[in-house]
Amino acid sequence: MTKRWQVRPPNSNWGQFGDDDQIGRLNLITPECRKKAIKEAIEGLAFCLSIPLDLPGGNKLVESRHPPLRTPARKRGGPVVNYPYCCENPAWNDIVCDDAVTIYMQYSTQWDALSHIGYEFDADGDGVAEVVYYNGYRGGQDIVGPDAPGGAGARKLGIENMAETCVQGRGVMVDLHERLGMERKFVGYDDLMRIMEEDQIELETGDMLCLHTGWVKAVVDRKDSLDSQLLHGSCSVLDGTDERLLKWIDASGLSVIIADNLAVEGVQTGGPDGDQNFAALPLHRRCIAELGIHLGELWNLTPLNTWLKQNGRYRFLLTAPPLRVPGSFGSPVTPVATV
Ligand code: UVW
Repeated sequence: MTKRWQVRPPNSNWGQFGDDDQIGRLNLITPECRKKAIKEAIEGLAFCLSIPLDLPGGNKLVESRHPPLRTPARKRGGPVVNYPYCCENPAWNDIVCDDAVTIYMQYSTQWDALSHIGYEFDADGDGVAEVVYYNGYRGGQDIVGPDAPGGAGARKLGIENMAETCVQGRGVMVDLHERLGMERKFVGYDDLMRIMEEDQIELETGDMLCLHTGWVKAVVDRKDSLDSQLLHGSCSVLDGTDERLLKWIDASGLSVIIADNLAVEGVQTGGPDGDQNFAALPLHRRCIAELGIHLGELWNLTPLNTWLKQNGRYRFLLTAPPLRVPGSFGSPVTPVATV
């Protein structure tokens, strides 16, 4: 064990799961939680909670993220598509296809790794802030750029740590869309608590909170005519500046937060009291960097939400491991809900 900090951020839980912990609140998904989750698989029906990974299409949503680029693998100077295996051995009569995909890990339905978001904080107490991530892991040392030996990546807090836990537990759906519709609304503690109370939703330690906003369905339905208003100005988002909401997230014992929108929360365009130096994504900072809570984004929640509503339920078995890619800052995911 190596303690990486003398001073930890006031709202963080660094050290709670061990000084070398790299999975954060996934530690709360115990075998008992998983057994409770499995009890929710009553009908044996499964839902795919991913949209096709080439959606939302183009790069209007986030300029630096592009759709997957697929190319065939090559062998003997040609593509491995309908490739006759007799080229290798005249006795073989098989036909083979193999391909490669260049994929932006956060382009479509995805998990943010705990290495996805950091910030500057004076964790060694020497009066100078350094770049820190969850549990005090450091930028430049644990999270490195392209000049590092072996190239850019997360030497610690990579997405593979999440994959190794299998990410299986009980999902709890909260339907924001039913109450708030298509209007852009920053949802804070009061609205979330009201909706959860009205829908009699209980959240227990280790549960995986899913927020249905309707955004992904609207984007997929209009994928050939996307505009900025739909992409950036519709449906609800959490309000990451609401300290009561952030405190509730910490106290609730939830393990992860998932939404069918771009970033779970809305991007902040101004600081509190006109502050010129502020977090664009304060809920990301609190959840990912300070509390070790993974965020799932751009999930396909509407079909499952509809079924749950029709059947008077809000809980389900959720299995959603990311790709076990060593060192990545996030990963596409094809989550499965079983009801
Ligand atoms: C950013 O857009 C920075 O993050 P996310 O993919 O978590 O929304």
